[in-house]
Amino acid sequence: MHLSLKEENALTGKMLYLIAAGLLSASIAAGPAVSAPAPATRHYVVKRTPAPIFADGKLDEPAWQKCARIDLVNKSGGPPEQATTAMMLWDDRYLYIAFDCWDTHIWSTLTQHDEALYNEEVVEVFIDADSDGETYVEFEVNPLGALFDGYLLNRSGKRDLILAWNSELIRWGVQVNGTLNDPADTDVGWTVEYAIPLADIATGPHTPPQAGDKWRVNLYRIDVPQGKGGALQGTAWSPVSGRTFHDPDRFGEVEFSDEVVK
Ligand SMILES: [Ca+2]
Ligand SMILES: [Ca+2]
Ligand SMILES: [Ca+2]
Repeated sequence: MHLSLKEENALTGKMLYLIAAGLLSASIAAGPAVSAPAPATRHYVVKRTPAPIFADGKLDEPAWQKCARIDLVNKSGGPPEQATTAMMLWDDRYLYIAFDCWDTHIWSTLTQHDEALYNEEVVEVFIDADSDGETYVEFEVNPLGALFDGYLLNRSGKRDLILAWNSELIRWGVQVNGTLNDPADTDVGWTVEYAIPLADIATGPHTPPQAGDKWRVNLYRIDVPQGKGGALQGTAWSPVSGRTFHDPDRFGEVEFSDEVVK
């Protein structure tokens, strides 16, 4: 192996870090260390719903009124221009995730499965169920009800998206309170429900999860206040470090609880 001076310096810096962290002795025998993601700074205890959630985008199930709410924030942790609330519930079949997006101008034109929905307004869920910081699944839903689902390999700064991966059992629904793509009036917002099938998240510690299981998860929204041609504004549950949402070190932590919301 030939290393440039810059690479050697980088390696030395990493080794110093590992020595400081007390990790080097263990990693020498094992070869190159696979670094675990940094600890989560956001935690959510997801409780059980007493009845299945009908994923039609209407957040009218009583269970949604009883669970803890998440406010998405911008990269610096501050409030976004337009607020987004998210919530999570589960049962033996699904992890349910709701988004409530305030939005005075709802803009969306893409309708096809697995289209690049992230170039327009969208809400996204990233799930790293085995918490390895390298492999995770991504779901997106836009105001027109289009779905994007993909499997990510994110290793050593190289990211591969496997769009051919589909969640066969997923259910989702959207409600728009306003008029799509009409900047002349003022909309109220849009809501989304995901029912993410636990059987499709095969990398979790248990299927279905057991109380105490923890997954790394992040929730995101892209808003484009000006609509077509405008700047994208990204917000997250657990703030990202840079321009990308593909930042598994920054995913939050969801802990499954057997407690039923009441
Ligand atoms: Ca519903
Ligand atoms: Ca909007
Ligand atoms: Ca797909």
